[in-house]
Amino acid sequence: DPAEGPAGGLRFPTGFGWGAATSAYQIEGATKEDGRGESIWDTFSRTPGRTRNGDTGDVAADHYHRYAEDLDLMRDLGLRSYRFSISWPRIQADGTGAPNQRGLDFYRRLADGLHERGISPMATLFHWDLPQALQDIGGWESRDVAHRFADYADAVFRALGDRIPVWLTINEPKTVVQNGYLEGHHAPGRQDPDAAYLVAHHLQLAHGLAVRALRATGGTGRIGPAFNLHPCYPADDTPAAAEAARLYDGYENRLYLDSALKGSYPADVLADLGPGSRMARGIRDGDLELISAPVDLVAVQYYTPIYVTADGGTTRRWPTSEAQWQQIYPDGMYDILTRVTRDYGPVPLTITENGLPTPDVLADDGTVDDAGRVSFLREHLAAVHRAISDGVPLESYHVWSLLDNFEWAEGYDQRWGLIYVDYPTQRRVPKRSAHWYRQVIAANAL
Ligand code: GBH
Repeated sequence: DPAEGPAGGLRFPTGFGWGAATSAYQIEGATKEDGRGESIWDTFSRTPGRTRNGDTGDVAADHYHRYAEDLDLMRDLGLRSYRFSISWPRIQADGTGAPNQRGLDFYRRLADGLHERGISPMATLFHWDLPQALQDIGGWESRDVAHRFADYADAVFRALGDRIPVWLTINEPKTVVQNGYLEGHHAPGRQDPDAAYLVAHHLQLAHGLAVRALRATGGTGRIGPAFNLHPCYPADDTPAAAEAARLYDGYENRLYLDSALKGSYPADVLADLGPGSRMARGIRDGDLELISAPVDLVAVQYYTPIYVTADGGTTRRWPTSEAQWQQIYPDGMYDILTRVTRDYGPVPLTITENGLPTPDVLADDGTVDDAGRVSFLREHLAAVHRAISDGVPLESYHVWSLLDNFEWAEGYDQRWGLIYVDYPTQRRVPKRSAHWYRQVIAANAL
């Protein structure tokens, strides 16, 4: 049981998995090397007007070449867990067929380097970089792509299953649905609600098929989904706002949680979409059983609450960060963790992302003072501690992000890292928050 730590601090459970997270396209660069194929994010970011300043992931934080230095930085932080993603187009250039050994070797070296430094690898199979060749045959609107994903996952499990203890299937299916297919700010840049929810179903199906593929290998690895969850609060105390918040919660949270963990889609969302929707027509007998194949853990990513008005719109209650979509509300972390355990427990949880962007500058004395990130992390970790004390079976926590990186449509302007990246030189500078986090990890207490 966590108790008071030294000097009245908050002690975390022994062995708590202090971590940090990244994703392949956001840090690796080297987009044309070692047989990597094109992904939809190559296409999207190279299309004029799609990303801030026309930024692409071609170089990013050059992690593909600098991973050894980055591993040493992780060791210096004292990380116990590192969450990264595997680039599908490095493993299968066009999304099918025999795996590319040079791609697999990169992740083998990375995993070995983590083990050598006492850091546990946690690998996400899909963090949005779909092979472009699969987009060309319909992308996630095509049911076949879910099966292609299972084949890719199977190849990765067989090659790396002996050294990756924890797998996450799809990073934030909701973001693909909402940003890729509703708003169009992310690849593939569509604005088609009917397609969006069919995509949701196929992403969930892909998750279930990957879980089945892992079990079929007979390995010891654990696996689960990675959902970005948003507590949805009524903006006022009218019954209409409460009702609107309930439906909003269906689209933001229950669509994914209920299907994966209860084997059903939420009735209110299905009714709202209507029986003629492409999603409704795309659900086949047996799909929900596949989607709800038992998992070993559930990964939660928390950034912001949502306040829903009576007309189904949203409003803000708390100060926003540099990301206009993010309101800073640490209690939302407590609310979402306790809710998942109450409604879907007692499955083990991990937090695989939590963080904020700050206007960091490298000072003349070589330091980066991101005081805002330190307060943010301290307050959110206090909420995490409270949730653990109240019985949430949380095993680890990962800051988004280890390094400054390519923030999708926002390009390199937003800096989310514990470690500053000076892009012209690729020099890494641990920020004040990194020094603070190192002490938290060492003390196992806040
Ligand atoms: C996570 O998404 C991602 O997993 C990670 O890759 C990312 O770097 C990190 O958060 C920080 O953003 O432009 O108004 O349409 C968090 C969920 C979904 C939040 C997309 C921002 C875009 C809002 N994100 N959303 S908008």
